Amino acid sequence: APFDTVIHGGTIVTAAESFRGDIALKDGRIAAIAESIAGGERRIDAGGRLVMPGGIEAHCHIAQESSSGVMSADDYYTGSVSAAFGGNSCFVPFAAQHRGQSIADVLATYDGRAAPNSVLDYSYHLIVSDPTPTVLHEELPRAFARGITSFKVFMTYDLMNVGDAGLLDILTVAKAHGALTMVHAENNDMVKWMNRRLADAGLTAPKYHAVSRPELAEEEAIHRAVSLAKLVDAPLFVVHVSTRGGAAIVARERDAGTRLFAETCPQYLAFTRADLDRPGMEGAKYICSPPLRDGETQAALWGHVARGTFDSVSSDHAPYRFDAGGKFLNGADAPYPKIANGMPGIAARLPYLFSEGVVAGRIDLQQFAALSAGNAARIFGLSSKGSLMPGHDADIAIWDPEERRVVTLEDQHDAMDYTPFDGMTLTGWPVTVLSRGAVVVHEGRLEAARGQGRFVARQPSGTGRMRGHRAPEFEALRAEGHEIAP
Ligand code: DUC
Ligand code: ZN
Ligand code: ZN
Ligand code: ZN
Repeated sequence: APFDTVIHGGTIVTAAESFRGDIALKDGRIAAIAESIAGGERRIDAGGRLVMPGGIEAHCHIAQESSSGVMSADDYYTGSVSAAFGGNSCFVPFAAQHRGQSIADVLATYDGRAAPNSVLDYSYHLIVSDPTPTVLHEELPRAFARGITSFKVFMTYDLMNVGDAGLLDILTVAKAHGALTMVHAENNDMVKWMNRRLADAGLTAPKYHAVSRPELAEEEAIHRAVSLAKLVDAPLFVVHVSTRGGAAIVARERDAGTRLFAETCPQYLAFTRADLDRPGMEGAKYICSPPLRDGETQAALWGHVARGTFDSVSSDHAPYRFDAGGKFLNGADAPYPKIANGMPGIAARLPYLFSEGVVAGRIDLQQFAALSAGNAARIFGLSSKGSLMPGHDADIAIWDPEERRVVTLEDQHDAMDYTPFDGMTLTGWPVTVLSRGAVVVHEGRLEAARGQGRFVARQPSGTGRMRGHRAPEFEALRAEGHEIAP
């Protein structure tokens, strides 16, 4: 047969339009898109539902130890299965360097975790916590050469943050290679100062987590990170923006032409810090960093999603179970700084965004395709993914835009014992998901084989050409014949 699979009778959603048609797949790629395509060893009846680019989950923590040594609940099997049930065809978790580790060792460790287990195609963003000269000038270029074209740095956490000079070094190396630097922007000293004051006052219940990480800590750090990136004219991606002030900085800089990219996450749209004050220790389920904010922030962030301030809405799936192996590693009534930090949501991200975004009328289907897959593919160098075009990977999700269902834990198919989205009624669900032509989930049932996903060597970040607008001080130096920051 000329085609392996034909998906027929769906409404095909591309970045530009939606139209009735069929899609033919061959050898893992999209071979043809036309009004009607005959044949195919396997025919999948889309039944008038939406045929969309499979989601790309560009921010999730899978088989990752936190700096304090807690392993995430999801490994590459449960993490990828959960992602697939949530409409994703590909994901890009983090490979985290802890201080003293060589990047080669880190990547070998994650290869061992991912390759035998993932049901989806995957890559990694490399977290850099120890930018020694060897890491900067030998190991990062080597990671880049094997297709890891984004590096994440922290401005907070004593064990992870690289300091402003370290961030400048990483930005400079990334720029030289066409890699993208991602940043977790919160002012470390502000948070530490707040923690100390709160502890002295005996205020350690989960709700004080949100007090300890003020909006100003994020706003200040985003402004600082953007200033550092502008100094050396390097592109920057700000992860998990949670504040009005932070989003406003991003919007203003983008309007001014700064090569700045950003995401927010469903938890900042769906929940507030009031959720941290649920009875008993229930609030611990909502401890994540940056923390949940208030209702006005939610509305403002939705406005930014609709206006295009954010390139993607990512889950920041950071799964720690509500038990002694996860959230409560330091005891059942640990103070908030000792409770594992993160919320799960890799399966809920897209159903939430579809229901509250598309169905609620805040964004259209083309925006949904861009926020769920297209922009991440372009920005993170997944050049064969993220849109439905002949020649692209057959990464496809079929959605029933009318199915109305209550979120349950079982629906998540992850290794967690809670979902913060539990009980929420959402309209619009993925029913069938393919990754590189292989059916992973079909009509709500898992068909994938463990380990079928492949590592994707990514292209240089597609963040556009250099503007050549370094800080003027460098140009003055260059006029004298000196070059200190290529
Ligand atoms: N940063 C993340 O990106 N995820 C979980 C916790 C954190 O600090
Ligand atoms: Zn057909
Ligand atoms: Zn982070
Ligand atoms: Zn994260």
